[in-house]
Amino acid sequence: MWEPPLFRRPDVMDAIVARQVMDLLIPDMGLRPVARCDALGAAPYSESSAFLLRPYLTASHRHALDLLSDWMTEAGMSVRLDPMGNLIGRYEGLTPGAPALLIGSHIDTVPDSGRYDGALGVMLGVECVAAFSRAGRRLPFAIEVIAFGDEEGSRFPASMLCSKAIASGVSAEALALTDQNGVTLAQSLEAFGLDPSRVAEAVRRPGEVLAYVEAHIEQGPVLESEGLPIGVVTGIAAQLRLRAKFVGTAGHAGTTPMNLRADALAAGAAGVLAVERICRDGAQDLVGTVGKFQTSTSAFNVIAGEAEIFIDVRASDRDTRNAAAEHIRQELEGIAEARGLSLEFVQVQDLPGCPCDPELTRLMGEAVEDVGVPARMLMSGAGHDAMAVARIAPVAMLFIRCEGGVSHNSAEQVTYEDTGFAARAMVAFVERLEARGL
Ligand code: HGY
Ligand code: MN
Ligand code: MN
Repeated sequence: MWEPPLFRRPDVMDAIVARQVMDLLIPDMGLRPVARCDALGAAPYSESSAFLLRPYLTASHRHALDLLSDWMTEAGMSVRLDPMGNLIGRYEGLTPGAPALLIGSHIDTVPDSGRYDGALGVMLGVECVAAFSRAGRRLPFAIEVIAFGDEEGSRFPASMLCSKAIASGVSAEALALTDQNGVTLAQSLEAFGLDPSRVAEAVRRPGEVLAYVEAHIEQGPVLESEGLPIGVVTGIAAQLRLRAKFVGTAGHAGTTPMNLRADALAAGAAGVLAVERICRDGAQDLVGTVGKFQTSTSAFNVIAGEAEIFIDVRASDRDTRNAAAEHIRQELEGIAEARGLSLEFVQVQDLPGCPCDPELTRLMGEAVEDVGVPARMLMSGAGHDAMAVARIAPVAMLFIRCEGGVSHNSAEQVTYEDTGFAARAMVAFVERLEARGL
């Protein structure tokens, strides 16, 4: 089992325990990014005081950007908000206007989220720039740190709206997407003080972006199982989002004989188990989840007329994923037919898998070794903004161990020390990119 190098300073450890002295930890570089994610983990940076929820273009999003803007400025960056609500800090290179290395992740969250999913990657970008700025060092390229407003898709029925926006724009259909209150994306942009007619200006021009790097918690068990603080991502799994709506007949629970029912909720339940069985029995890296189940009833004594299940299917390659999705569709059709219901089966989103750039991944592996950690290469089952940005620039990703691999859960935890390794590896990566030449 790998052992961390003995470079811990007692005063650093005391400060970590005290969780108070921020600046003392600069050499360790781990505390400040974590402390900043912690600071954003509660109201007013969350829509709820009971749990963390920071949806795109909400008051909590605005408060978070105001604070993040201060941190970016403090780190030596000029800051702007693009027409899609992405906050972008820029640290100029040796020549103004030089192409930029983009470092980023998302600032939005799922409901009852952990504090580090997305936000930690943004704070590590700020920490990386602060290190160069503090040293008065300029690079042959600029560095831009970007906080994407929407990656999770927790407000509108599409995810990665903001990283897609800088890569390939925003369609009229996307602007017409409505949240659960019927508010469109266009209306939400206006309410946020932005002009939806200008979203095309968020697209990055060819040559502007040199490369994209995203640091993110692993959200899985591999690094922890091998005792490693950080790892290097080789690629991101392909994912599909599907909606299956069973339509039967609402009825009276007391007077409708069992053989005369068209119970949509029971059909939906059978559908959930079919998704689980198909994916469990499939390829090793095939996963399928029904994360949302909504029905037309909420009463003891009513047979549900409608039930809708929201399906997430992923695999490292697209063919495996697509074959599983087709198998699921056929099984759900069979359940509907056998029970005398109809089925509406809709593909909501198709995110093809994304290999990380081999050259940048090699550099990231060397950077991880520069900070004394063996370079463990691994796939990402989770989706990331890097999938969208890969359309316009080569991408690399760095994983940080998270306790128990737990994520999309308020129990999500990272350590200052692991984050310190990540921060130093990010700096080492930038230095290797500089040494390689543009
Ligand atoms: O769903 C995902 O993989 C990411 O957390 N949005
Ligand atoms: Mn997430
Ligand atoms: Mn994430």
